Amino acid sequence: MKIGIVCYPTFGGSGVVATELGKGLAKIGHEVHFITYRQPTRLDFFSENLFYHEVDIKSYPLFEHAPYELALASKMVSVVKYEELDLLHVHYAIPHASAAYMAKQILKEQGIQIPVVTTLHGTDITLVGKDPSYEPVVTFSINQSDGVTAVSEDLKKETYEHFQIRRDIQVIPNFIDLERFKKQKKEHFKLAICPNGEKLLVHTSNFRKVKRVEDVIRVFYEVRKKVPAKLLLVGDGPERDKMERLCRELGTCDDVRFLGKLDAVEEVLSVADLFLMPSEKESFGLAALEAMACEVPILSSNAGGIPELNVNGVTGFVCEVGDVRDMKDKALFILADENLPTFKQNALNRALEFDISAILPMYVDYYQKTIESTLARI
Ligand code: GMT
Repeated sequence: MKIGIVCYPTFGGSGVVATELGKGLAKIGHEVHFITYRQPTRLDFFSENLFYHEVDIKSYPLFEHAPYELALASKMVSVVKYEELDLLHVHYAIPHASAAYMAKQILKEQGIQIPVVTTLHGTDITLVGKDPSYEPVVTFSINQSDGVTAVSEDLKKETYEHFQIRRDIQVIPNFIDLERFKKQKKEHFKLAICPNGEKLLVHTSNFRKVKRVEDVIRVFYEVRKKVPAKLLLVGDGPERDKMERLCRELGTCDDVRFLGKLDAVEEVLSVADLFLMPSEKESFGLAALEAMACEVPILSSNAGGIPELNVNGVTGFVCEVGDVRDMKDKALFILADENLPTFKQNALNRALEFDISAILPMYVDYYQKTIESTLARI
């Protein structure tokens, strides 16, 4: 198949999933064309089956905001037409699904039928999409897609709850490349951070409010009172300054390190004992899956789709959003020397179920069905 993939090219989970999916499809012989405003962060190797088309966003003094959606739709039209694509797969509804709708209508006038699959990732539904300033367009463009997938059962449920959706939504969970995400031998790194055998807690995120990084620091503060421990925070975003101030107030600066954005997050995860994800909203929790693949148990909230991944009491624990006391108790239980090895093994076993080799065929199958049903409707 010839597939066009539209996504955000940044560090965010939806862009990572889209890029890894494209790379995986290219590996098994499909031709994949990425259409984005910048080279996707993880599109880091050359393959004869991978192509990248940059959206040119022309500005003009009259525009306070350049109309990205129009430039994207125009680029989709030309790539579908000249590369003779079989299907467009857009990740994150806003504004990709509505741009795809516009491209589809333009192409239809030229006698070209292009099936569109939209994958819902989370905040496009649970946060931004629900807002009245976007809701009518999101509802319309989901209903106009030829296929719709969501990354968890919970996200599917939320979509039906908050939008008037007439389409079937297929759940295809996120996945991981276990060849990349696996525990690496990094003992020297662990020794440098935890010279006295301290337990190492890790959090990675975009430091937005929904991630509740404050809970990460407060749980760590409580845990450290009971067991010697260190905390590594990977990523950057709007809440970081506030979090650095909180560490100073709590007097934890010597034991907490802010690492900023990192490409090789698996190196940090390889030496971690516990991963913290106390998010207020989380449709899936890809960062937790990455940690599990590196044999790290998860202490998470019960938000969104996280409980579908983190099996309570097995791969870690799932607590009420904001319940720092319970999180602290559960963290100490996991970190106990007699429990930690079992949690680590269980986390890895669970991650194996989400290997790209198990999930990729679900997308291929879904593409084929969508193409067939779209052609049958003409
Ligand atoms: O977490 C973010 O804010 C980034 C966001 C994105 O779209 O890039 O992540 C969402 O999509 C990921 C991939 O499907 C999911 O693993 C995350 O759980 C989801 N984030 C939220 O729902 C908050």
